[in-house]
Amino acid sequence: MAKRKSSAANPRRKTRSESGRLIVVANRLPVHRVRQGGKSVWKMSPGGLVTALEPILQDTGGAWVGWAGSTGAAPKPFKSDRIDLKPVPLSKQELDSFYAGFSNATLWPLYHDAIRVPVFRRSWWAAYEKVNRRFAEAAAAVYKPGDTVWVHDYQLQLVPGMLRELRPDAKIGFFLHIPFCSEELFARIPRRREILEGMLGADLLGFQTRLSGQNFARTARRFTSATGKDTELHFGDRVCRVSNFPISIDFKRFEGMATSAEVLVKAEQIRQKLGPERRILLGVDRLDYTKGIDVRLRAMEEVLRRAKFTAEDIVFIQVAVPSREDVAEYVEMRSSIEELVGRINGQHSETGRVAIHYLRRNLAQEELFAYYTLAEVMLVTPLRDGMNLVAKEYPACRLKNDGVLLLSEFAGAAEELKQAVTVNPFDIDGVAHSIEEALRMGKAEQKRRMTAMRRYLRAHDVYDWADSFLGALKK
Ligand code: ADQ
Repeated sequence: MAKRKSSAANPRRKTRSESGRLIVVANRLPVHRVRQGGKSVWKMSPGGLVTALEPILQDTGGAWVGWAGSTGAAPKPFKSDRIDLKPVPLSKQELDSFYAGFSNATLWPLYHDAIRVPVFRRSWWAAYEKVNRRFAEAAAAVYKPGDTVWVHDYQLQLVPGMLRELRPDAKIGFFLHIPFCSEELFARIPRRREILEGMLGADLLGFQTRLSGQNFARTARRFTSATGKDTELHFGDRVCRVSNFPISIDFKRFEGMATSAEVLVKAEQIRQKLGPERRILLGVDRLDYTKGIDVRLRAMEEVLRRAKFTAEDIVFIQVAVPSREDVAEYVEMRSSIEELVGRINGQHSETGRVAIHYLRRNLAQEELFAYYTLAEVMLVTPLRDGMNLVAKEYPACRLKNDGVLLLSEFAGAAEELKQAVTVNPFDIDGVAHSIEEALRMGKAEQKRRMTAMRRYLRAHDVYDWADSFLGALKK
């Protein structure tokens, strides 16, 4: 793991860059449009990446290159406080082929261990290349000598190489938010060499886990002329360093929110509605087939079937944000989950005691925090996940050091959160047993585990993540 410094009293100050500006290049800009007093205005989007990078950009007057969220002509570049926002246009057809196609129907399933069959189409690749070039050119246009460029995620893997051609002396970092798969799987991509060479254009490549970094280095040595060790690849006349930088959350903000009056009131209302004596289990995810929502539903079905716990004693709440509904696999997965919820409830609910509550919506922050504070057991069971921030948000909200985190060993977070109850999401029986174990765990054991996870997360927050990456990039 990359070396980290402990958090300072004011973590925002640590991420200040000493020279040059930071230019962030990501698929989306950090703002979205909202209606306010009959007018349309830009608002900062919530989320870890924006929270971590906004203070640095504000301090040094940086720039963010990204898509503004609507197809057709892009809005003119504009400023949000000291941040220069540079919208990159995408046509409807590019959105379909670059984003829904190559990014989300080819790379996304492939990188998540091909748990759905990746689709390869030549026209999608052409769009991916074209859009990546547009992003690289937009970044080159704002770049000034001394700036640092930080490119994000699987949609933009060609950008480091393309930008390197345009600005050979630039300091370029790249961070992959999702897993990098094994070389056998990566080998399936028809234009695999181009993707690897694109990434190798960076000075520093960051991954969520050590395994992803190793997978990349092996794959790069096999399919490109890169040589060297896993952490330092020689490519052409340059060196590309590879390391893991596990992303995290704004721990202090979560702690603060979890004890706010709004959240406490909301939590009490929910508890009264569910039945004060029932024990709450929770799942919170984007509605994505990688997240293993079906796994935990089947495991809950098994727990209820064994009848050591019934809908009188326990209730499972699954909150799922709709996601990528323009990709066929997602539509299919949604209906199979909804069918499963219906089946389990039909079998195991009682009047006034619904076994599974399924909320398919984006929750307001205070409601999400209220659920985190109420849940005795948090179920995080992805089949493969880059990190999984929910696994970090739940402990941050457990100020009494109670509650049990059940965590898939295939989530990046499992490499760090050793005190979670780890499960193999491919073993439904095993997950069901672990749920029962979690429900029976004594308070002292819960406290021991939760205290350790909270201590770790307090020291390894999202500011620390940004600081580690940018610190390493400067070296
Ligand atoms: P995702 O797969 O989108 O991101 P994940 O880490 O699971 O992200 O985080 C999802 C976020 O959405 C969390 O902050 C959570 O609180 C929020 N959320 C989920 N459901 C919600 C709901 N119903 N209402 C409101 N908020 C909700 C990718 C990778 C991950 C990696 C992140 C960050 O797939 O592995 O952790 O990037 O690098």
